[in-house]
Amino acid sequence: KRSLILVLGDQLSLDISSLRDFDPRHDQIIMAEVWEEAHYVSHHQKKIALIFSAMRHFANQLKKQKWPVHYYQYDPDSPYRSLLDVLKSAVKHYSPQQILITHCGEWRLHNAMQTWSKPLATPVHILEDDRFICSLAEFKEWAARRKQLRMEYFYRYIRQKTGLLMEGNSPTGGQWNFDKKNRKSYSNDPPVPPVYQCKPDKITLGVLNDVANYFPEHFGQLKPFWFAVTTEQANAALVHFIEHKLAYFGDFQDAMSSQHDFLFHALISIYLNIGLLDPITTCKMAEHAYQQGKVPLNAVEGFIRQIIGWREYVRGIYWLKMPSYAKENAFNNDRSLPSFYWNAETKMQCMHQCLKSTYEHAYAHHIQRLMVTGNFALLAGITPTEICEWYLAVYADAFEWVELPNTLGMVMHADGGLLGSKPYAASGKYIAKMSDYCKSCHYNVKTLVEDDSCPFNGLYWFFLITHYDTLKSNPRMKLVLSSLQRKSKSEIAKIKQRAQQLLMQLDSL
Ligand code: FAD
Ligand code: DLZ
Ligand code: SF4
Repeated sequence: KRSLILVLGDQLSLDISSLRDFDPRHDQIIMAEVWEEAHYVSHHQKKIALIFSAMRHFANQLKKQKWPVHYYQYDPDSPYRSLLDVLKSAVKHYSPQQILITHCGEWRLHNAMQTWSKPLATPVHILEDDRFICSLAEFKEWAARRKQLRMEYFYRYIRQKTGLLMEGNSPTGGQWNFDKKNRKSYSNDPPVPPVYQCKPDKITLGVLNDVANYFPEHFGQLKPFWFAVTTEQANAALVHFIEHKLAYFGDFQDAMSSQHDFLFHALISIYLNIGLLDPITTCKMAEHAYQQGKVPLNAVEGFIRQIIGWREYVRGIYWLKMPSYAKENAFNNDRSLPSFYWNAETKMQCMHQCLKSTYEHAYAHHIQRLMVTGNFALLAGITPTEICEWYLAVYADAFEWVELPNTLGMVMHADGGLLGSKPYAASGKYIAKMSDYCKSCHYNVKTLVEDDSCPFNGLYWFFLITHYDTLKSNPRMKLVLSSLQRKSKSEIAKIKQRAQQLLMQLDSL
């Protein structure tokens, strides 16, 4: 059959299912930079640059091997505003017998695609995205067998399925999870190796020009731009991580430092998510470093767990629960997102540092997203849809299948505990323990109800007071709620007063 194949901006791999049976004698590839995909949220400028540049490089790679690609470069005045517009025109031109698309990463687009056969007068076939280790059907089956959908059990299942870090049926080292070892704070030893940076080539420079011209109002700082935009470059970035950082990844996984935006993190989610790196190959390379004695088990296990565990698990949850998942709001939050999320202008040093990194690099590492910007949104009772939209816009690795469960489920607990067994709510004490932020902060992390007390403290206790009835049935909350019960009536009254004061002036904290 003569096929027209639409390759999306996050499907940049020769192994993608839609290209598997490609026959250059009669099939045709379509790739398109379009207004609608570039505007459904105010994507960070670096995210748009990454995707456009990686798309242009991938199209060139296909053309080099003599595969026909019709590429639509971004033009703000183009009559083709959406991917459907592009396909309508392409169908007229090529008269295909069918359209093939690998399953996309967002419900918004997937839902639209279900209706495309009619306006295109051509059958549209959606193929499984088998870059993932666990298919959607397999996840559904796994979920149906379990009372609770905990990541840890899913992870063990995938370890067995892949054989990664396994000795027969047993986990290497006799334990599935070494997370308890991975909670060190960082105080400049060992030194953090510099982040791997790629030099922009001619194509990327062209893209940077386009983004500066066409998206000046979008969030974030465009330059310097040093992301990898090809498989070779992404692979080099991964090798650099494994050689220089993986050994310490576990130890400092939860640490934060005002001196180092990236610490010992891999910076590879951007490449995994758009198809430049493959998850299994990535994990095998890390496992190999362990087998050669170059990195300790707690590091490699932690790293592999994030990829075959969390990454696959959140995707499964997303497709299992959408579209209703996006609307969940278990705590009935209704407060607007403070303006400092968009400009980093806040006296809270921890928030400032994480938001600054987000603005500059379209990146913040996991603990910054979870325990600082996320924790604040949870404690301040921000409307889940608003904070979810923010996370989808500001990170270069953000696609809804991975962003939404992390934000709505893990951070906001808005799904009532489907994804996380308890809210990750924490006071300033946690941030003080895991970072150096508090040392140079306007606020005092040691006090609770003074005018200059750390806002996380007042909001944390107020969160527990407000949601006491919902949280009290959760056995994992027992310990913290018992310390709340030990507080006197007058202490509680003061906390409430302090929290109300903070909530009234969120924007100016
Ligand atoms: P590392 O810390 O080096 O980890 C290695 C890899 O593990 C990552 O590249 C990533 O592929 C995977 N990984 C780690 N944690 C998670 C997780 N919780 N869920 C899925 N994969 C994980 N990740 C995204 O890829 N896109 C998002 O839009 C996204 N949004 C998030 C929003 C919130 C509120 C939170 C708390 C986390 C979010 N994450 C998201 C997960 C995680 O923060 C990023 O994957 C990670 O920070 C990427 O940086 P890294 O490559 O240096 O990761
Ligand atoms: C994120 C993004 C952006 C900014 N632009 C495009 C684009 O112009 N063309 C395209 O095919 N894909 C783009 N993407 C990625 C898509 O939004 C992504 O494929 C869907 O959200 C599904 O995951
Ligand atoms: Fe953040 Fe509070 Fe520490 Fe300031 S004192 S850096 S607001 S945790």
